[in-house]
Amino acid sequence: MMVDGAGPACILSRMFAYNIDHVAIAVEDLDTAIAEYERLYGAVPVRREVVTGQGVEEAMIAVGGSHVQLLQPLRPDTAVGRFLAKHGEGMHHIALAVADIDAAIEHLRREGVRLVDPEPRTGGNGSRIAFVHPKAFAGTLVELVELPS
Ligand code: KFV
Ligand code: CO
Repeated sequence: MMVDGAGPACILSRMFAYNIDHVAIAVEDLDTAIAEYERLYGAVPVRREVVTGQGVEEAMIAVGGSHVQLLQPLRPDTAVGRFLAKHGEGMHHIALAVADIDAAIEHLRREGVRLVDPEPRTGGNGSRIAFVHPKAFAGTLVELVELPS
């Protein structure tokens, strides 16, 4: 289905993304990455948080209505730790904001999409998140985010 622009049809649908919430970049050292991002782009984090359940410390840098999320693993035996060991620093995932994550997951399940998280988990800032496996589309890890109201 085609939807013109990011108009009301997009926003009102319970299962479709209405914004890119963040683009995540895996880094070895968060302090170094934050300083380098500020030096290059003059942008500083609006929030920094340890998300224990995901094994990361994240820094959110606001860019327009979206964010760049810098991610440092808490340990090597985590999703981001394994990614760094295999690929080195770089783009890790894209996060799509959805109004109703349960509806979005149900939609993807019905479409037979390979999900990492069949149920939402807790992300940064009290958000509800769920990951779609990178093998589902073009080798790109996708995170669905339902922001707290
Ligand atoms: N992007 C693209 N491909 C990836 C990938 C990534 N980020 N991570 C892994 N892969 C590929 C990898 O290269 C391999 O492909 C396959 O997926 C299995 O990876 O062609 P290949 O070589 O078979 P494994 O086995 O090396 O990695 P593993 O970590 O065991 O599993 C991958 C996956 C996607 C299931 C795992 O990374 C995962 O559960 N990710 C979801 C959780 C996560 O990434 N959490 C960190 C972010 S937390 C966050 O963003 C928060 C808290 N927040 O609020 O926004
Ligand atoms: Co994320």
